[in-house]
Amino acid sequence: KKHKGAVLWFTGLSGSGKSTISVELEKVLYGLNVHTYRLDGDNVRHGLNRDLGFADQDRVENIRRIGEVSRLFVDAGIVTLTAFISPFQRDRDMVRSLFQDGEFIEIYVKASLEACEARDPKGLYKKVRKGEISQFTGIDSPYEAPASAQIVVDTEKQTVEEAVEMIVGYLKVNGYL
Ligand code: GGZ
Repeated sequence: KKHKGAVLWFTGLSGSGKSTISVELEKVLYGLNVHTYRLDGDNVRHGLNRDLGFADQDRVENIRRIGEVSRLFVDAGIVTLTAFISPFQRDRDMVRSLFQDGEFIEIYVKASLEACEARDPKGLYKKVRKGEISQFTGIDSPYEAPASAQIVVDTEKQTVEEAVEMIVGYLKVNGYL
């Protein structure tokens, strides 16, 4: 079966659940014979973007490069999943403009700062509060919630499975699957 490429662009705070949901979604898509590739901090910030930190301008460049790389994958017909905070609306809109209509699917992984901080899966918020990390998204660096994401999943109300089901449902209803 042949599938046209698209990017599933996850955005949300650190600890919101972007990575977890994208990993589980990728498993489901694999089971549906969809050719996917996932871009996240582990394979991008340690390689292609290892020269970038977390100042605003570095985040802008991080997202620009990820957008361009995603476009290459989509050109190759691959369903590309990206899991980056991507805090600025302007940059997400710029990435969207690289794609044809319908190729860029913005998924807002919504969770309050309080919830993300309570989860603190990597202990980063604790470090922020101790003053060991600065320019942290949601604390002393901004996060602009998407105004018109195609999909919003609320990880304070939905389980990972429910969020994945919702995204798969969107893909089916809109003819991607
Ligand atoms: C935000 C930071 C920071 C700062 C390190 N601010 O939860 P994580 O750990 O695994 O994901 C976060 C990741 C953010 O990188 P992105 O490339 O997604 O950010 S952006 O889109 O804004 O360019 C977090 C970790 O890196 N991390 N320092 N100061 N997140």
